[in-house]
Formats: sequence, C-alpha cells, structure tokens
Amino acid sequence: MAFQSGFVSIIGLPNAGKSTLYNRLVGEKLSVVNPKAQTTRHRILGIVNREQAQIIYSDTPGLVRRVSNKMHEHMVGAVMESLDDADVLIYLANPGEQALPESIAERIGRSKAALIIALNKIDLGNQEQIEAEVAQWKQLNPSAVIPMSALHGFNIEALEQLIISLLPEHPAYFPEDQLTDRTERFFVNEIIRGKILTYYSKEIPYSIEVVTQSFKDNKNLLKIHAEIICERESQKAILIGQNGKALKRTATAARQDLEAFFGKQVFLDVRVKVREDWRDKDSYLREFGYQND
Ligand SMILES: Nc1nc2c(ncn2[C@@H]2O[C@H](COP(=O)(O)OP(=O)(O)OP(=O)(O)O)[C@@H](O)[C@H]2O)c(=O)[nH]1
Ligand SMILES: [Mg+2]
Repeated sequence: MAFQSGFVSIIGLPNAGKSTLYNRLVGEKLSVVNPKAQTTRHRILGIVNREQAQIIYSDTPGLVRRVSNKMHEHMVGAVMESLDDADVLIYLANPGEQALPESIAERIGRSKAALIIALNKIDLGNQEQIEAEVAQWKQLNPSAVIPMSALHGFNIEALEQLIISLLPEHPAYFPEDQLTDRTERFFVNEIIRGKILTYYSKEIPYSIEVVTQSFKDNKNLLKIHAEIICERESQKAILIGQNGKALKRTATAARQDLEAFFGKQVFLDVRVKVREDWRDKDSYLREFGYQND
C-alpha cells in the first residue's frame, strides 16, 4: 500500500472540544484545554506518524462569533488559512448545534478537502437525540459523520482510521522526529496563559498575552523568564494580587505544568507589564507572534 500523508484541520465553534480532540489524536498535551471559550488563539501543528501514514493535525481557534479586535481578526485568519490548506477537514460539532456556522459554510462548500463532521460531547446527549442529529448532519453529504467524545476517548481510534482512509497518497511532509511547528517558548507562553485562564475571571484571561523573554536549558534545570502582558494598570494590580499572592499561585501552578511538559526542573520568573490596547495594535500583535496567522 502506498504511503499517505496530508493536513487535517480541526475547526468548530469556541469551546467545542477541538483542543481536547487534538491532544487525543496527537497523543500529547500540546494544546491548552479550558472550559472558558476562546482558549486557543493560534494554529498549532501536531504531527503523527503511523507505519503507512503521516497525519499533520492543525488545532485552530474557535470561530469567534463577534470579531471585536485585531487579535480576533488574526484568529479568524488562522482558521481560514488552515481551511485552505486542508486535505481533510474535521468540523467538530456539539449536540444541539443545527448547522455549519454561516461564516464558514460557503468556504467549506467550496473546499476540495474531504469533510468529516464529528459530533463531540455525546456523553451530554441521549441516544435518540444523537441518532437524530447524526442523520441531520448527513444531509450535508460529508464524507462521514461520526459521534464521539474527546473527553472520554470514545470513537477516537475509529476517527483516526477514517482520517487515514481519506488522506492522499503522498510522501511524509516532515521528518519522523518532528512533533510540531511551534517552539519551546511558544509552549511556555501557552502553559502560563492556561493558568491565567484557570485562575482569573471576567476580562483578565482575554486581555493578556504571555511572552517568554529567556529560556535557558542548563542540563538539569530550565531557567525561564516570562512576561504577562495586560492592557491596563488596573489589570496588572489584579494579576499580581495582594502582596503578590495571586501571581505567586499562578506561577507555581505554571511551573509544575512546565516541569511535567519538559520533564525537568524549572526555575520560573514571571513579571507583569502593561501594553495599552495591545490587542488592537499591529506592532504588538506582530511582536506576540500573530503575524503569520
Ligand atoms: N462533556 C464533555 N466535555 C468535553 C468533551 N470534549 C471536551 N470537553 C470539554 O469542553 C471544554 C472545552 O474544551 P477545549 O478542548 O478547550 O475546547 P476548544 O474547542 O479547543 O475551545 P477554544 O479553543 O476556546 O475554541 C473543556 O472543559 C473540555 O473538558 C466531551 O467529549 N464531553
Ligand atoms: Mg482550543
């Protein structure tokens, strides 16, 4: 059998479970998962090698319902780019979702990629409802409709088999030892941002960015200096908290995750900086890595 390889994009509404599914399929926790919407902001490649196939997954930001700043525009751009590149598109729906979102329905219709509708979170619906929704999604004439649960790992292997069956014949695009297109610093930023999503509420998680200033690998110890960028002095005060307690808690939790991710001891120093309205300023967005999305 000929070798197969291609690009598989996971797209869907915010909070659909895309990053949970992506981590399952890739077999590594590359992407941040959080109950809050708009967790993922960039396209992240995750490369899986099988005996006769190489699958290149893209996790993507959720399709923002209301684009209200330039950062959102970049997030939508990242989804569209991954849609245009895809050999296989997985539209990840949730129970109760009736149709493809208007913003991408036409683009998906025009795409040459094979379309899989994966109905996620079926643990939250009853069987009758799921069967009715599968039948409804089939009316779009996709290559397949598959009910599944990313959280509980239900139907993941069947989904992978389905994906492989739809990949074109092509040599591997990436060397076998490459897992992703992202740098170590990117994952540091994401792990710290993930903790801010968990520990802060209201607008804070949406108003911040994390930038790793230095990353030094000293054999047994990783020394990391990172900055949390926020939009206002008032947010800085909340991020730091009374006597620095809030920041300390965030940094400690992040350090533990970083140690698990890199498999070694980590020294982590985190500072908070204000960059007014960075989400609407091209120069900051470029600096924070949104230029290629
Ligand atoms: N019950 C249930 N929850 C799930 C399932 N899959 C994911 N979740 C939960 O849904 C929430 C969102 O998951 P994410 O993977 O971050 O969703 P996402 O689509 O990547 O979200 P954005 O990046 O914000 O667009 C998390 O709390 C997950 O634990 C599932 O199969 N069943
Ligand atoms: Mg996500």
